[in-house]
Amino acid sequence: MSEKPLLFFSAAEVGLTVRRVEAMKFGIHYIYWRNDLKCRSYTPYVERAKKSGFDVLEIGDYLFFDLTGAQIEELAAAAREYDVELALGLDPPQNAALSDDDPAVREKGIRFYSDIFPKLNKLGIQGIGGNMLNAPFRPPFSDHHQREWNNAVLALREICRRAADCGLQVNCEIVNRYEGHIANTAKDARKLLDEVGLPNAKMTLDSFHMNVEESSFANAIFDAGDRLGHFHLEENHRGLLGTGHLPLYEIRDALRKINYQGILTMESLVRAGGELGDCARIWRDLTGWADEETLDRNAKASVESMRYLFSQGTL
Ligand SMILES: [Mn+2]
Repeated sequence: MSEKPLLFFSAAEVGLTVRRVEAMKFGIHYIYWRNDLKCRSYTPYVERAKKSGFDVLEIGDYLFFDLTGAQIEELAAAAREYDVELALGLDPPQNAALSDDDPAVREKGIRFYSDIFPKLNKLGIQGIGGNMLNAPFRPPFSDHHQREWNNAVLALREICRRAADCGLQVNCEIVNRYEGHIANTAKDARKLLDEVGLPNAKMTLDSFHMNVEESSFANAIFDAGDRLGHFHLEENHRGLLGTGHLPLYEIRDALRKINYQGILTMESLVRAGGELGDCARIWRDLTGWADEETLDRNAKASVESMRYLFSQGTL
């Protein structure tokens, strides 16, 4: 077990005072702690997120649909008890692509999201995220792209309409070219969401994907502007913040400049050696095969450092 392979410092450890930044909330995705698909309850991660110093726990994937009514109640109660906000991201399943030419397929994708809106309300979740535009690619791009784009606009508009009825925001995640082909940059996403035209049509930007596609983190955040609804902020290699080479000052200042008041979730995919690690292509364990206690300690040090960073500066 590697004890301290990481580069970041803990603000508390070096005696710095960390002023709480009220406008932005720091979250962690529960998959930070998992490398397998055996998890059957998100509830233990509410306490773990809180104890590691986070305001938000993000949940998602296969498990969400298996939750019973009692488990939803239990999760909501834990979130209230620990004062942890929940966030959720889900990708539509195969044969339910929002950009498909067949309206029946798009309707399946629309229902995939809108059917769970009451659950989101029960859990106090403010918006739905996910890689919504992850349709299979049909070459050639030039023959299909505009039509698929238009289909996506129609489907997203309907999801946003139904979400608005439940007081929810729609945070369509923008991913890199290897995981989607409809829109890969904040600028394109802005154009698409402006065509959707509803106030709750927002995007999730993700620094891992941005690092592949964007010319500038700051300009991408400016392009997103008030269409930025959620942010996955993890390092270039998907590790905890402070362990890679992201320009965190630039990102912080740009987020401040657009007055972003949402969640910054560390969607850190770091653990190798299981089905989830394989799905996320984690071939080398970014934690140095850390034990559970070290995982918590590293997450805590990272978020403390971020709180310090986000409490500084003059913008
Ligand atoms: Mn993401």
